[in-house]
Amino acid sequence: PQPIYLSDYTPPEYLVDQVELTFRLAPSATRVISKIRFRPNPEAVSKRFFLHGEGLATISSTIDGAPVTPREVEGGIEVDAPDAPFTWEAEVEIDPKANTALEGLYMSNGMYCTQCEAEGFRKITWYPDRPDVMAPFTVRIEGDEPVMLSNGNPTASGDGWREWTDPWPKPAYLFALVAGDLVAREDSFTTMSGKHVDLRLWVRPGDEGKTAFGMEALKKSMKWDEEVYGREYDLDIFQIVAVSDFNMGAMENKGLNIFNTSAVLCSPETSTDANFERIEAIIAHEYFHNWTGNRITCRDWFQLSLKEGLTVFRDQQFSADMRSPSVCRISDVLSLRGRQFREDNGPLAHQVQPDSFVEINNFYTATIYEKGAEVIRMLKTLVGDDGYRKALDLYFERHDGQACTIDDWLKVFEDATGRDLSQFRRWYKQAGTPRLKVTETWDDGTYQLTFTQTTPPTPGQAVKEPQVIPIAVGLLGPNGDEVRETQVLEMTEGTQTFTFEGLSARPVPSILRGFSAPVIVERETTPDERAFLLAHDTDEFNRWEAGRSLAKEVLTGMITGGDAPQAAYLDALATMLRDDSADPAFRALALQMPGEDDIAQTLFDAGMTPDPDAIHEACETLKQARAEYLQDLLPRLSADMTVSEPFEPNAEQAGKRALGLQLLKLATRLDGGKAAQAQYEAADNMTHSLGALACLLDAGKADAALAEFRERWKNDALVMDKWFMLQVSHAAPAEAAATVERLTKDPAFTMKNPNRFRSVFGAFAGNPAGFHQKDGSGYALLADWLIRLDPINPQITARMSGAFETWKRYDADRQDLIAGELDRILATPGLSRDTAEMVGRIRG
Ligand code: HT7
Ligand code: ZN
Repeated sequence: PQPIYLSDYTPPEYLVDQVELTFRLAPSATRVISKIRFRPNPEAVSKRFFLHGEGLATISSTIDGAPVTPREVEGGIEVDAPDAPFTWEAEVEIDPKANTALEGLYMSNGMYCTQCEAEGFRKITWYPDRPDVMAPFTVRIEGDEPVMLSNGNPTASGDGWREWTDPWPKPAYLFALVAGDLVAREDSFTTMSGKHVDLRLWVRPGDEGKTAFGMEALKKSMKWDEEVYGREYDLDIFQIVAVSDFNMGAMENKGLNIFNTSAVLCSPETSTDANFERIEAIIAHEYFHNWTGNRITCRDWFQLSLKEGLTVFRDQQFSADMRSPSVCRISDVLSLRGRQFREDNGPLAHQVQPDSFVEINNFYTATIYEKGAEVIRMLKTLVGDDGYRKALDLYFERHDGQACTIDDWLKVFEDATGRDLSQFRRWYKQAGTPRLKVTETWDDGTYQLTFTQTTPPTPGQAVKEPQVIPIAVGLLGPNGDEVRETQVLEMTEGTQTFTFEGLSARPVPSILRGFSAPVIVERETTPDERAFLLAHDTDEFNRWEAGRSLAKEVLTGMITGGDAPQAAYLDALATMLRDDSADPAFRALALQMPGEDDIAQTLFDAGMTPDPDAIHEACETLKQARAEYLQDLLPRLSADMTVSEPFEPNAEQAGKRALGLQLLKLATRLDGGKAAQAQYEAADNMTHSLGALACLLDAGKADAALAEFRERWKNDALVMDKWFMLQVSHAAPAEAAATVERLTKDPAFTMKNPNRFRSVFGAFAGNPAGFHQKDGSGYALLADWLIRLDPINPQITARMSGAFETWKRYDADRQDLIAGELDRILATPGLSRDTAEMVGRIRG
């Protein structure tokens, strides 16, 4: 398939004034009857009347009542149409039951549901399925399902039919339909102008007990968007539906969000604190799309980050307001580095605004989402809080109801603040993570910091220009006092020096506070200075960062036989842990070990070839050393982390449980799993239960608990996903592939459910020493399953093939083995466009 280019964009030939759809539901033969008012677009450059469509059996088609015979062309049909407004009517038949790709209209667990972003609507009926064609929709659903829902407000109903009307013009990708046996948690919200909104959270009977938290999160999101962005909800009803077979987390369909059950259903008994936190963020994210994505949408899919980067940024702001800002920031950066930096450093690196793509589903990436959010965060840092609010107000005022571009977005900032953003725009157009080299001088009261930025070449982009980098810096005096508060240095050149005068002693710099830009800082520094920052920095992010880099230095030293400042690290860790004034959640994060993949990338960046076994060994050794060094602290600290109140998924309790679990991991290395067994038996919530089970797996004492867990939770799919996942992620390197093979033979395993497939194979890819076994067994195993999954679900297959994206880091033998598997996948007859593109790009 040929790539699509941003530079080839042309406006739609015809616009749509009104869509009327009738669905006659039947699992294997649903009829979709469409009546669509078209009019020629005065801005069009051609007059071709083209409609997208895929896998549609056309029963009839007419223009202004007269039958027409469409010509089949690549991706759809062409019809001779008047150069004046007209009505297109068509009837098509589709087969939801056979739709395992989970795109378009499909069946999940006996219920009908849709997923139309990015290009799923064309699997439902003939339509100009592009985001710059926006129209109001009226939908009539006929069938004998107890509940039948679509976007907008309910406008009419009768025996065996329901009608929904969405007055807000929307692109087809925001269309949704759900029908089945569902029950609702009902609530309501009064908007800031006093409008009543009905709220419904629909689930399968039996899941009602897992809806309370989601509903509260929704109401908090609605309130927050009014208070912080002045955005009010705009329909009489807002609905969420939980669906068990779903490719991603959730979907922001207008007024009818559809959620993966894993992204909305939760209860203390079945969900961990991390689940609650994620659910709160996803509910907020989808709700926030109502303005950033739905009311103002994207002109084309090259503008995807316009809605996704902004909405991620908004959900990050929301979570920071609901929980601890610094803990949220650290978690966001951990995920950015783990996923987006990894992407940026490999064959899949791409711009926040790409110039071309083959399959848009492959571009729902960490770069579009998380780097896109970082770019907006920098923009806010540069223009200030007031400038940001003015720009956002102007954005909503100027572009409401439009399909926009990233250039429209930047223009709003320029107009609202008077700032020239032409250089800043490079953040959208240059792929790759900038390296920021820092050197310093000290001369009689004058301290200078010199920064040099370079961005390594990425596929198709050899040369990079300097970017605008906001570098938040503070200075600490020798006694740990802050001698210069945080100030944002604006770097615009390739190399730039900043001077601080009038200091009485050489300061210790705290650079890139709050992670003010998505860059990699390279600075020669001593373990003592890192320990000093971990003890004294007033910026919690950089305190954490200091501890993290110390841990990485110890590990890389252990692996390469260089200096491994273990004593300084262990001492600093103990001091940090003893600091009872520090938030337990912060201490838990500071105690968390760097991941094995992170160490592999660090070694590779330093010019070495990472050995996954050696990395694993070093991590195990350091974990043991930490446990032994910190053992005297454990009883008192563990007792302090006891939560005596009933379980609440709030930040305070979650922080204590998180630190408690980190301590339990240490204790397990000393007592062989005794404390973990006791916690497992006493647990009254999933955070404790699962945390203890993980420790028992590490101690090799989990057989009984795993069997008990399985028996207890065999009817709860989301908990069973945890059971699968934990066994793979905690498998010893030499046993990981065998564990995967055993679990895929478990009767509860199915490759048709994305959550279940990911719980096994996502965990396998996330166990680097297991996946990268020297004999290539891990690679062959994953490739086998990807080849089997591709005809069933190309989107998930393509996404999971990302496990191979780091292959160029490794030794020649491993590279040969991986290349062989990639070639085997590519040679598979009938391989999907999704997987062919991804694996082709990874192979290079
Ligand atoms: N805008 C949505 C992105 C999306 C998606 C969601 C579910 C299934 C398939 C999907 N393809 C694209 C989700 C979001 O960013 O909020
Ligand atoms: Zn989104």
